[in-house]
Amino acid sequence: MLIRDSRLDIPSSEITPKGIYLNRRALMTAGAGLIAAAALPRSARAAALNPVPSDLTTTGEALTSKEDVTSYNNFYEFGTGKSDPARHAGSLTTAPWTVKVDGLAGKPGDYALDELMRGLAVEERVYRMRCVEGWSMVIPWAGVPLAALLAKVEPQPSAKYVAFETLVRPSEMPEQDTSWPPLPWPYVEGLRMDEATNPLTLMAVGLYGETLPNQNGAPLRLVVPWKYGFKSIKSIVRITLTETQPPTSWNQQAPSEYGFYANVNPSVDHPRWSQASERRIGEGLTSRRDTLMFNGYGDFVASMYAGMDLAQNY
Ligand SMILES: Nc1nc2c(c(=O)[nH]1)N[C@H]1C(S)=C(S)[C@@H](COP(=O)(O)O)O[C@H]1N2
Ligand SMILES: [Mo]
Repeated sequence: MLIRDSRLDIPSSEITPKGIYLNRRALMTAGAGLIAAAALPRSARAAALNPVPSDLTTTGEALTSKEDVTSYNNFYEFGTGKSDPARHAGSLTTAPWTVKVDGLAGKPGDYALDELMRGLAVEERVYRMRCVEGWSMVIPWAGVPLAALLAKVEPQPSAKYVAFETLVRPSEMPEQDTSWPPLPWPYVEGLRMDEATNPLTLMAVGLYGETLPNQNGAPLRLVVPWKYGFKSIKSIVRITLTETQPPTSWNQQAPSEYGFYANVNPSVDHPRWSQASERRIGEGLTSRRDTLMFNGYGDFVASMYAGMDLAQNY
């Protein structure tokens, strides 16, 4: 069996056992979607052979239109209205782009985006995205598994979390230049190491087969499809490997409403509204569908939370 995963290049002491078990199961069920990678360098081979179960290239549901995906957005650096990002993000300078990798990494540094992505195979993944506000979309992303990207920078055994930071550039991000910002800047997010290296977790560089539009988080954004949308941080300029759970923006803003985990969960309501159902953008204002546990990705992720009180760890 030639299939291997980038995480298997990391000593097993660095990964939680649950992550490994999940990974082995995913490897065994991975049949389709694997790219012939013999000609690629070693780091790229790990990425290309990351398990891509065939059902991750479709949800079986209609895609949300490109128009809706790129015009109804949350990107508070450009304003809090849904149409603000599409109106104001166009002027964001996304090249050159540097990502600082620091903390508990064997290969820290200031990486040019090209350098960070070099050799990694870009895959298409069609994921549901469920915003904590109660709306959802189905989006065809293009990106690399975060696990493959992390393998390049060599997490140290003590690294238990991955922290992310969005660009701060008030000259191009108008809401960073106001006296009463809706959030403290920079926008920050984080994942546990097993979540970060889960095969579903993507670093997106495109959607609908094109380079990522600025309003969707160009040039590099996280996509964590089983968590509420606010975990999927946009326009990332820093990745820090840490031993302790990093602070996250919405949790800091309203700790009783937004937790660190933020797993989609129809049975744990937001203090101010139900999370049992959602409005699929493009399907009309009154039509609602049931929200799925882990946004429908339980087979891939539920084992990471075995034994955890999900109402307590919201
Ligand atoms: N830096 C940054 N990242 C962010 C946000 C933000 O305001 N700033 N909003 C989040 C929220 S609440 C959601 S629902 C998604 C929306 O992603 P989309 O506009 O590409 O659909 O981005 C997330 N990432
Ligand atoms: Mo959101």
